[in-house]
Amino acid sequence: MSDGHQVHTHLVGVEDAGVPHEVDAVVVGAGFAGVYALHRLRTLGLTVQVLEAGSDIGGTWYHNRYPGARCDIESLDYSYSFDDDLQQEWHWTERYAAQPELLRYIRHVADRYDLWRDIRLDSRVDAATFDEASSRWTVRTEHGEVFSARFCILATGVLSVAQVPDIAGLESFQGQWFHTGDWPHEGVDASGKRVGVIGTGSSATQLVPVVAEQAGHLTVFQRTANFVMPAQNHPMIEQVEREWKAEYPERRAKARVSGFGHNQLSNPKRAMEVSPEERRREFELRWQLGGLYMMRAFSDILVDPVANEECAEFVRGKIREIVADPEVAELLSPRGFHFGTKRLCSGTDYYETFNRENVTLVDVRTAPIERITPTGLRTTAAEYDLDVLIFATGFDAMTGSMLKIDIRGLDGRTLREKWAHGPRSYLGVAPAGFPNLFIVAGPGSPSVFSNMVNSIEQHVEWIAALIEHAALRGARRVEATEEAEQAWIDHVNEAAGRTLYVRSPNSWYFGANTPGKPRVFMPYVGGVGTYRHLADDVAAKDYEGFLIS
Ligand code: N01
Repeated sequence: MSDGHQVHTHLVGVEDAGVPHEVDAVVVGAGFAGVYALHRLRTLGLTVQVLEAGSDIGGTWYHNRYPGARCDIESLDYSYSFDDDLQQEWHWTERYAAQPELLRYIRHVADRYDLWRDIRLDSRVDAATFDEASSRWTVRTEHGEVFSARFCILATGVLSVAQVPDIAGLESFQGQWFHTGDWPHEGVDASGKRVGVIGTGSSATQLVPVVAEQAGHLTVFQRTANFVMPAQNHPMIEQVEREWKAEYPERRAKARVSGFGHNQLSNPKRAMEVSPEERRREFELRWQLGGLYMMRAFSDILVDPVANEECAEFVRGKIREIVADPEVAELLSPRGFHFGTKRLCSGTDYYETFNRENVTLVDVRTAPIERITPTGLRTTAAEYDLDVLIFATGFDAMTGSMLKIDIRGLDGRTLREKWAHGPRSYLGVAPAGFPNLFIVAGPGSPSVFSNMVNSIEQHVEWIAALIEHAALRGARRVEATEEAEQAWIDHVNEAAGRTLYVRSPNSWYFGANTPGKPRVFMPYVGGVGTYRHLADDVAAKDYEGFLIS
């Protein structure tokens, strides 16, 4: 962080610990969601305090600074659209921005709109309690600072609680160990070392090729092979940037009503209605386009198991072409779940990396990890000596960051109690029984099934409009009804039930990676455009499903 920013943030704050600092709204989290919420609510004339646990803004893009970390939605799409000047003046250097550039961008936004003065860093919120008499939230940080706010906005992120699996012996390990989601700021020197990576999800598939270039030897411990698309990243092409910027109004409008909130081409045809040659051509085109384009090769990839298997087999064929050793290629070939129902990964030279002499793939499904030893790691089949161990083992997804906070609504009921069997809220925004509390891009909304920045803007703007509506009516309290919440949950489940997601429940979308977590499909898969339409309809009907008093 620059000194300038430090000065700003330290000027902000509370005078005395224990004396509530009064604002109209507290926003928890200063990632893309929290930063925009601050800007938007300020334009309504509200006083806002953002509380951020980290030592800088950026959220995901602050903590996930592992080598190779980058976005897998095109930068020109994965950026704010609320101000045309901002989107015209910012120059992205690559098709897919890397983590440092995304962090520079979000800090530029904070500078440009003078946001730092209302952001308090190193301030983890550990409790928020609703007071019925005053209809206000009391929000506390771990340092004992107290804020009183009419509204509390949770912009805590859906993949922000890093999860290190409970493997025996970790405390005895004499080397260094790290989690990709909590990467040290000074970096990790892997040069010449024996490095182990546990996990083969999105983080690992970005990190493995980069670390392989540095390490003496890299061992990748794989439990489930994933589908990894080539990112096809490249430096920004001037003409593409120029044309895209000229078309921004139409492109942003299109993204807002699209299925996933971005401009990736969708093929409206069904996979099995075309000839095998046309199918192959389309899959090949998508492979060349790279990243997540394959998800939209045909309209029924995530619905029809036959179409899905055609796609899966195309990708397995690519793996066999790339990976020299047929046994390694087979081990890298995903099986046992439908293509795309575990988050599709996007990487550069991932499969090629397994042709390197200094890289070994170890199957820890057939021979599970037994324990971590002082010198490395032991599976039921062999022992591996390691200097550095990297956990690319994911997050307590979607609910973890909110449930870490002791949130108490009406009658002292906690969010943890309410969500004991899975997250519940109206439109994914407002949990019934928790007045004046709003969630940005969380469970029950398109969230992780969308271009996050697009969803964040939609949510923040919608919540701000609701707050403005309540203020104009002189209301002090806005709460979702139990009936509206239940109807929304039914709709979320019904939308998921139409897809193959529900047939492959072994993913973090279901909380399957977190021990003890209820197995509930959490995101809304009905589409970004559909969601926007439904939310706008609720607003047009005077916020049907909310009690505003
Ligand atoms: O985490 P993950 P991630 N023993 O949960 C394995 C986003 N993201 O950090 O599948 C052995 O996907 C686990 O195995 P299994 C994106 O939405 C985006 O990679 O449970 N292995 C799996 O292989 C993504 O989905 C980008 O059998 C263990 C891996 O660890 C989400 O973040 C980049 C294990 C965890 O994969 C999370 O991705 C990065 C154990 N005990 C992340 N425990 C972009 O490109 C876990 N595993 C934008």
